[in-house]
Amino acid sequence: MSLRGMAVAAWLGLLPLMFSLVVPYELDEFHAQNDFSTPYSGIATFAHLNWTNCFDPAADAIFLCLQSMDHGTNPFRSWASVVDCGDIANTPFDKLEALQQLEASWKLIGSRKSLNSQKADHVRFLLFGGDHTIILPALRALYPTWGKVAILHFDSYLDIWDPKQLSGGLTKYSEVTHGSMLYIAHEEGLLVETGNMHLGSRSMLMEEHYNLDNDARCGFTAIRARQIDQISIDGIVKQVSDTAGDSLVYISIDNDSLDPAFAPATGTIEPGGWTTRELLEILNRLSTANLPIIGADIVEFPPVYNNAAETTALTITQIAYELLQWMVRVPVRVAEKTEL
Ligand SMILES: [Mn+2]
Repeated sequence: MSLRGMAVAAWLGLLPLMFSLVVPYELDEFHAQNDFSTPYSGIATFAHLNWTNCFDPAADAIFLCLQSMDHGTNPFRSWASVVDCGDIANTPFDKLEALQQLEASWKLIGSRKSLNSQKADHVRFLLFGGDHTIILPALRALYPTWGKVAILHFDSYLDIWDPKQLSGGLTKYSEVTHGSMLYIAHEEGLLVETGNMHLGSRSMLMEEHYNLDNDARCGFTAIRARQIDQISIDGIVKQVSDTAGDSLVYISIDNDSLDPAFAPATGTIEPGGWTTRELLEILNRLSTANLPIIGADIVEFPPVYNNAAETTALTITQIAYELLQWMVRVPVRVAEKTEL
């Protein structure tokens, strides 16, 4: 799918899409093992429109102009195979069941072996949402392969609220939200003990000491949005690199981390965020610092909020391209991680 096509797809409501840097992945086999007949499922998309296999050799022309001026490379013409896996089947009626469906699907795709075994021995995902809660099944699916990871969490909010504070802890069902999923991930032992970071934070706190103490207990530190003017992109990259250390990193980009001038189509707007250019350069510089990226998501984009100029969808496609450049630039092998 071309970047422009992807933006159009977003406008049409075709997100969440999912890319993976992979593997001889067989779509027919995946479809055979999953029920794509339910609403919000399958490549047929929300509107059940026809889709185009952009990875068919006959569609090669769409990639000809994806050589990056800034990177000097085309991630679609490098060592990796980039595959659009379409939408993942999940029910709109029960969120806990939907999370299990997502986890099972990503485990299935994650079980595939890489086409290029010299560079990679497992697939890596780039996920699109959708509700930020999808990071929880993603981390659960990644853990058996990669173990604990450091989260680099671009978001105006902390998303690590104690469910008892955020939702009252009324039921197990109510505890799982797009504001508590990182708390749950920590409690399940999916995150490194130190090395996780919030980036671009600027939200209000419910209770200063409890929120921030809980955040620290879960192994997070933060670079707030306003700090970019004090420490610059150089300072951000150094602080993130020093904090993540040797950990494998998972990048989670909530659309609301950007200033709403650049990504207005999101559910919980907070003015005062970074620009698109600043975020792209931070990602680029983290990749040149060779941080081992094992997965990523871009979330909280409801296509129905997109404007006529497709501002947010275009921003997201550019971020996705930057993340693909990072994944191609920094190959990661489980075998080498195990040897460390
Ligand atoms: Mn979020």
